[in-house]
Parts: sequence; structure tokens; C-alpha cells
Amino acid sequence: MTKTFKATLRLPSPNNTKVQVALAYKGIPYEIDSVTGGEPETIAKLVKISGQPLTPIIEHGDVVMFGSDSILRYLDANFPGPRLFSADRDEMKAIEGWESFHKNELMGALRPAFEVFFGGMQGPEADANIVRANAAFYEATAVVEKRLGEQKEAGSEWLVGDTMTAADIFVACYSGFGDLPEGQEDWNPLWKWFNSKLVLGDNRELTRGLIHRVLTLLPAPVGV
Ligand SMILES: N[C@@H](CCC(=O)N[C@@H](CS)C(=O)NCC(=O)O)C(=O)O
Repeated sequence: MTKTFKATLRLPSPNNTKVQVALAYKGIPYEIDSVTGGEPETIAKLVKISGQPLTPIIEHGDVVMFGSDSILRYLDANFPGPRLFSADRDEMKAIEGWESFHKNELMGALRPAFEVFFGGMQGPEADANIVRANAAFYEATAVVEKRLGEQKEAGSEWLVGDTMTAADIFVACYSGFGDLPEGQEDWNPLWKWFNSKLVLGDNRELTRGLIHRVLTLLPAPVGV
């Protein structure tokens, strides 16, 4: 009997959309339990499932996992379909390099903007944070654009190798805040707000294309 696959997600947060894109790419059917906010009952529920309070969490038969990047590895090691990681040593290291890049450079760039949205910051302090986020985001996406330029020369439209991998998912789910595919900005207030504040900017056409190719795999999300 096929084991059911359940994903407990706080959408549209990017660690959660990473899992949704990976599930769609691999063609794995799943049920979503969508949670919002941090009410004590919600936290108690997440801790009861996985022993910790953050999402994403997945349940697959008797297996419970948390941590988006671990979940992507679990999906790749246990399900057929297109690969998220690579059998090639250099490509695997490159994918892990983008994993580190999205957590440090991209998330670091976006942090001041998250502080405004979730911290209720207003006025000149908020404006300064948005300027800082845009400057850091533009600098970080220069690295993505450069790599995609090299890949284009080599005949690929992806960050590593010739097909979409976890590297593209990591980068696109975070960079999407700067340029969502047409219409997706209306899916939830978080994306609408980011869409009005954060810009991908000029000379980012390859990055824009990557974001859109990856994020079109998302089913319509619910959430903040
Ligand atoms: N390293 C974890 C981070 C998980 C995480 O920070 N989840 C956020 C949503 S993106 C969360 O649950 N936040 C709720 C909170 O901070 O209370 C992962 O990659 O999944």
C-alpha cells in the first residue's frame, strides 16, 4: 500500500515553497496541512508532530522530517523522478554552494525587509531598511546573473548542470520576492507587499527567467 505523504506548511514562506516546488517537480502527490501564525495551539501541534515549532514538516508513513533542505534530500533519496541533487561530485558541491548562498547572501539581503513586514516597523526606519534590502539583494543577484550567463554560454538555463536542481529551487524561492511570475503577487499579502517594495532591477533578465521557470511549478498557495 502506498504511504500517504503529508506536508505541514506555513505558506507562502520560502522554506515551505521550496518543498512545494520539489514535490511538484518530482510528481509526488501529497496532502497539505496549512498552518498560520504562532498561536500556542499551533506551536503545540507542530511540536507534537516533529518535536520542534518551525515549518516545513513532512510525514511519510512512519517517517517525520523537518528542515526544508533535509526534506529535499529525503525526497531525492527516496523518490524517483527528476533529480534535485547530483550523482556528480563537483555538481553536488556546487548545489551545496548555492544552498549556503541562499541561506546567507539572499536571506541576509532580505532580512531588513522581513523586519519591516513582520516587525511592524514604520516611517524613516522602515524606509531605510527597504533601501538596505534592495541594495543587498541587487548585489546578491549579481552573482546569480553572472553564473546564469556562464551557463547560458555552455547551453544551460540552470545554475548547475543541464536540468533544474535544488540549487535553482533554493535561489528562486528566495529571489522570487523581487520578481514573482505574473499574477502570483496577488496570491497573498506577504508577496503583494514584497512586490511593491523589493525590485530585482536592471540587468537581471536571466535571474528573472530562472525565478519564473521555477515558481510556475507552485500550486496556488494559501497563507499570510
Ligand atoms: N532551517 C529551517 C527553517 C524553518 C523556518 O524558519 N521556518 C519558518 C517559516 S520559513 C517558520 O516556521 N517560522 C515560524 C516562526 O518563526 O515562528 C528550514 O529550512 O526549514
